[in-house]
Amino acid sequence: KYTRGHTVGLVLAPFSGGQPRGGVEHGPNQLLENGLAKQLRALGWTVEGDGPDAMPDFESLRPAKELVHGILKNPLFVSRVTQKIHELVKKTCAEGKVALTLGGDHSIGMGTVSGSAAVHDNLGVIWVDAHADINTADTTESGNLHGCPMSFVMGIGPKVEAFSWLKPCLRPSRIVYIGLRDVDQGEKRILRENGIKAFSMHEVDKYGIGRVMELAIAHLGADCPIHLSFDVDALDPSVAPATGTPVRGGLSFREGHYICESIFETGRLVSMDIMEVNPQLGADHASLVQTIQVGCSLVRSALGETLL
Ligand code: NNH
Ligand code: MN
Ligand code: MN
Ligand code: MN
Repeated sequence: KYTRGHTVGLVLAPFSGGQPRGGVEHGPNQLLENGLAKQLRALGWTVEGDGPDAMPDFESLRPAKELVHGILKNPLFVSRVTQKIHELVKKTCAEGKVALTLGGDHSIGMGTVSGSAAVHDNLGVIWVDAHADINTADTTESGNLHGCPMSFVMGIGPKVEAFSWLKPCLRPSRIVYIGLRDVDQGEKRILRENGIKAFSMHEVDKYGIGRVMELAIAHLGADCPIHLSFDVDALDPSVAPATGTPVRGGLSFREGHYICESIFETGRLVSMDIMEVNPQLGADHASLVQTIQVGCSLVRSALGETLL
């Protein structure tokens, strides 16, 4: 069911309200303009959701008056948009399709992980990122909700009224991180206290990406459905420069693709996000083209392009 010849349901998430930099809302459009849907069809997938009027306008969901919860920015706006994404991903997964969400900032992960987990029992999440995105309303130093999706889907930290729809749906043992290198102090404590499996760049260097993927997949278990959430800032800024919070010392082009290939090989990829492509950032036009192309290329690898 989750191999070539079957269906990918696109979920377009042109949203930037989880962080302060404009431009990331153009990610989905740019990935499609670069031919992503066509490329996936060429691999043998049926692709749905890229029609002429497919791009949603989340501005209509912006509340007239925001709720206040400490330093959290736009909690109600983020809640409404991610709830919408949750419904779309859930519906796509329930129809037996691979749900492919194009972001947009990573707060959208609240909707994609919870939407996929609502359909797929025992879902394992592979979160590829320079950052752990596991801050709570208490630990966040920035107030940006794109730094918080994991704690919100796990249901740890103080309840935030705006997110009453979001029920805890991911246990700590169902998570594997890859690529971490900029983790806040409070997040390190959460990772430690919950015993969450994390392969930082240190482990990628130490074991090599081949061994890391063996361990990552073994940790989740031999027969669970897998959600891959890929933040392009996991890649080195020389590979993916057009993103909001680049951190040097990241994954190489091949390491990023190897992660996607290994997950495809399991035959158990049920949903995937490609996040934080920001076509308005990066030094010049070439860095934007490079980042969009690498985004498309990661998705193709996760959907079988590089398998002979
Ligand atoms: N940890 C920081 C925060 O919570 C940075 C998060 N930024 C990201 N995450 N780009 O992927 O604000
Ligand atoms: Mn992220
Ligand atoms: Mn990140
Ligand atoms: Mn920091």
